Amino acid sequence: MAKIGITCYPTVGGSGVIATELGKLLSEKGHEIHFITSQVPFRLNRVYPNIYFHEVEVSNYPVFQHPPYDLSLASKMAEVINREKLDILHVHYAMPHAICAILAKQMCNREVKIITTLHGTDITVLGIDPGLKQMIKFGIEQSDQVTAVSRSLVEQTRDRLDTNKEMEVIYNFVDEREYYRKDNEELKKDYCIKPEEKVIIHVSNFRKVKRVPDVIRSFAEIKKEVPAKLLLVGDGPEYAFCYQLVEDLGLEEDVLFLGKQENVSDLLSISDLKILLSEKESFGLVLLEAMACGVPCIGTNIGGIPEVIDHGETGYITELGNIAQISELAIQLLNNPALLETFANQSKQVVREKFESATIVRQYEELYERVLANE
Ligand code: GMT
Repeated sequence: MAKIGITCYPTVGGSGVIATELGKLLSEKGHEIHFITSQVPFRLNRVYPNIYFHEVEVSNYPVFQHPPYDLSLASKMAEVINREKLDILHVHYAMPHAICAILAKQMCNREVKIITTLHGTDITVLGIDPGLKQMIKFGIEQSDQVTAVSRSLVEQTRDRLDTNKEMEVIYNFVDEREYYRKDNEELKKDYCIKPEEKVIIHVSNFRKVKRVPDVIRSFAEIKKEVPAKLLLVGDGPEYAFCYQLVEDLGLEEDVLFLGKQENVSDLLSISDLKILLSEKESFGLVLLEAMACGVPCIGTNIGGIPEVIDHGETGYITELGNIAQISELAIQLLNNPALLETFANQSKQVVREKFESATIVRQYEELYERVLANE
């Protein structure tokens, strides 16, 4: 069994979710897990006997114009590697975590192995920033092993950072004990949704790249043909604009802004269709969460989305911003109960076959074993 350090962003967000769920499942298999993060990861919501948390405290010394999170993190990593005798430090999100890990490795006196998992915006947004690109490339190339959450992200990393570093694709997963379809008809009533109304759901952090206005405009078209409600889950910079758009389109009665929610599987369990129309998306963990709850998805032909949704099998892949195409496909599907059920069942099956948590966790373990064997 290995002693594994994990660093991630502990707040709500796909990369933090995957890092935390991976740590939990590895601990259940007997590995000793040490989270080195700025606060307790939000999914670490109870005591786990094999999991330890080491808080990165950022100094606010008055001379510092900016609190040095990166250096505090590197220093804490080195301290934990030495004291806990870590074999592996697995960091999620390259910037700054991979760079901090390399620095920590130089500071400590153990041959710890550094594994970096790329999640998306660390490459697709920060990796093209000229001020950061070289640093991210350095973090990736100096890591002992690099993984990415989709083939598309590997290609984009090669392309944008101009690197030949070997990268392995390990897909994301969901905890099947939490993400499954529950019988939640009461919840539908609580939201005053009529039994005949279809429920469409969108979950995101409402950043510009998620193109939530496209979701609202598509819904406006769908609503003309199908009695339906739209659940908007999450919060972020575009929230106020979306609220205004819903008012301008006269959809206040039919669009429910639910804000950030912890128990998304309950909401997915009353949903008929999930829509994610991003312009950047390395994977789309929210799609997998939906599929696990038997919700077919419509997503854009962007990044890793086509690796998650099988067009015509579990949902549809559409062109970015093509509202007519998106709404037409949604209307066809929602008006065809037999097809909807087939897509729902196939979605659950794909989650079981291609993204099963046990298989994915095993892939990470095999990677750790290979890296440790190469000492
Ligand atoms: O979607 C976000 O903006 C959050 C971001 C993150 O770092 O948590 O998500 C990225 O990582 C997720 C987990 O691997 C992926 O499912 C998301 O597709 C990816 N987001 C983007 O590529 C925009």
